[in-house]
Amino acid sequence: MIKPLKHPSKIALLVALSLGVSACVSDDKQTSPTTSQQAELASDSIDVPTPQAAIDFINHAEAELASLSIEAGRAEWIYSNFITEDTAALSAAMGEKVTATSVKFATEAAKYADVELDPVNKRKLNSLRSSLVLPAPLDAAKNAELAQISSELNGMYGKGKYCFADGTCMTQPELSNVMATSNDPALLLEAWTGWREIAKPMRPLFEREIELANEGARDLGFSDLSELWRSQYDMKPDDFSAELDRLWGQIKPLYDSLHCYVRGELNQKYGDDVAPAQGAIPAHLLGNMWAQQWGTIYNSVAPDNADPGYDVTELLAQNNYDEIKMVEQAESFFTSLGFDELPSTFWTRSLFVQPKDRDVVCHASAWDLDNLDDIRIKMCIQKTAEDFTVIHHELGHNFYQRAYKHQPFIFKNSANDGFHEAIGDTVALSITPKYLQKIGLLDQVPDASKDIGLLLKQALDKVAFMPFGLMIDQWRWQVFNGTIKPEQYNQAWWDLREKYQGVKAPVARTEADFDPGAKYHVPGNVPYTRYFLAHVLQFQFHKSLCEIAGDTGPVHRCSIYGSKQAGEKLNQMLEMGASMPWPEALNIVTGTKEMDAQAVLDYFAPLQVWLNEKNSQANRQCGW
Ligand code: X8Z
Ligand code: ZN
Repeated sequence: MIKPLKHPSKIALLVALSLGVSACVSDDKQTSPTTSQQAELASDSIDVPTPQAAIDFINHAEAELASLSIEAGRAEWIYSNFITEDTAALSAAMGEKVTATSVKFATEAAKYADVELDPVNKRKLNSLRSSLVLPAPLDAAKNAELAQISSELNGMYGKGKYCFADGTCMTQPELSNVMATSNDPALLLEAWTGWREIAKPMRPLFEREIELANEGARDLGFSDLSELWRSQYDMKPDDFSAELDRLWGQIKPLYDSLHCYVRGELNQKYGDDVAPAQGAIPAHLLGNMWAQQWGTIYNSVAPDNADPGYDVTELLAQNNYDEIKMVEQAESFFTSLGFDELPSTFWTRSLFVQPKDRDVVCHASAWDLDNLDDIRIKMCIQKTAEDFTVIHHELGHNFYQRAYKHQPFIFKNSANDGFHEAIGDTVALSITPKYLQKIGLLDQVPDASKDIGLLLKQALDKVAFMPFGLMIDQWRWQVFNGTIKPEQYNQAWWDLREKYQGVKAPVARTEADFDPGAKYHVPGNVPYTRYFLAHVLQFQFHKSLCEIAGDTGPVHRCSIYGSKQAGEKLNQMLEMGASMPWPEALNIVTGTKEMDAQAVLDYFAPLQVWLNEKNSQANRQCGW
């Protein structure tokens, strides 16, 4: 068992454990089958489980996992930065070792389940027992097979390319760039379908991977991998599912208005044949390879007289920002809040620019190689507004990791995985015109009449993302629990895309396709609900931190830049790591223990009114 060294965490997937995320404080919150079944499993080797024996076990497991995490992190770093047959083999071998150790400790932890322990050790024990992400079966050959598949899938994604008819071959970031900038539906369609070719051969590997990991989950006493994944939130798995439905129910009316508006504008731009006025929106027209964030089509749907008149991508170019300068600027936001500068090794060891001469995993990630100060990012930075935000996102992970470095190893993690994903995004919500002016990128702050444009741009990224953030694991959980069978993988994927997002494939898809595999987190086995949670949490954090910073204006214009008070409060929460249940961490910054999407609705309230007006003026029939 090991905490995630990076986010999204290949280690967590290979390793199977994102430690500390999920431990429950009291047994009545536990996933029901775990305790008894695991205890039974472990009972062969049990002496008498005393509190002291439990503590000795926890200390031993924690020390071994901490040391293994460093070895595993290095192997993984090298593989992701240099994808070859050899590094794949080393990564798989390491994954095998880590998973075997993690499963051994998870199984052993069960035998102490009924031992009276102090709250800290109780929480550590629960974490050891139930924080796996991709558990292997106890059988050694199956463990080796799972590690090999997992490593191979990650490599297939990293090496993925599509070659156009003229011979130009593009990697994922390059194809994403086409999706973000082209207005030519034929080119968009080719990039869209072309990228998905890489996923077809993943299907049998994925199917086997899930079969093995399900067996591993059952060995640990869970009914399947879905129950295990959903058991990591300090509440019962089914309560967590219900919590997600509740949050999505809060957001859906706003999403429906945005969807309706965007569909209408795209219809005007492309015409009925390409972008119909009714039904689901074809997925290749939304400015993103997965139609997950739509900010890049802002210019196509911008309001006539409320456009703020600047574009961060252009501002970066005009001011000669290169990749390093973009990262330095993001770092300076965190230091303005009172956080220490990044260590010099961050600058020498990170990957910022896509290498020309080798295959790397370009999907952005943040790493913590020594559980102390050896923090890094790995990213193929494009000089765009989108990637400027992603850099803040990644640094949020790094500053979190460093803030909790004094915690014991098992608690070196976020309060729940949504928190890890929310911190950098929270900071990026403060990239407002006022902030851009302060750092010399913008001459003049647009007046309040331009707020709708600013809000629309933000909604295209944040609100549009929410159903996507939700549907990926709705698909995976049903795959894990057998509701979706292998022969329905692709159809079920598109059914959910339509249900939640109101988006459809632009051309007919069949079961020869494996479109989920074209999204990094599926071959990478990174749980995705964390991003949905993060999209709710970041608005709660932003609102509260703005209050703490004393910013009394509208929350969408607030920037916490330079506020040491906001930074101090944020740091208090980050320092806790995973040592307490997440509601306690949430309470520190927001004064509430509940996740609540009302903060999202408050932020976008003026836009919601405007969208409804526009939709009714244009006589649009919303829904799909
Ligand atoms: O994977 C990421 C980060 C790394 S944790 C770049 N994100 C999700 C995605 O790209 O699909 C951030 C937003 C959602
Ligand atoms: Zn992240």
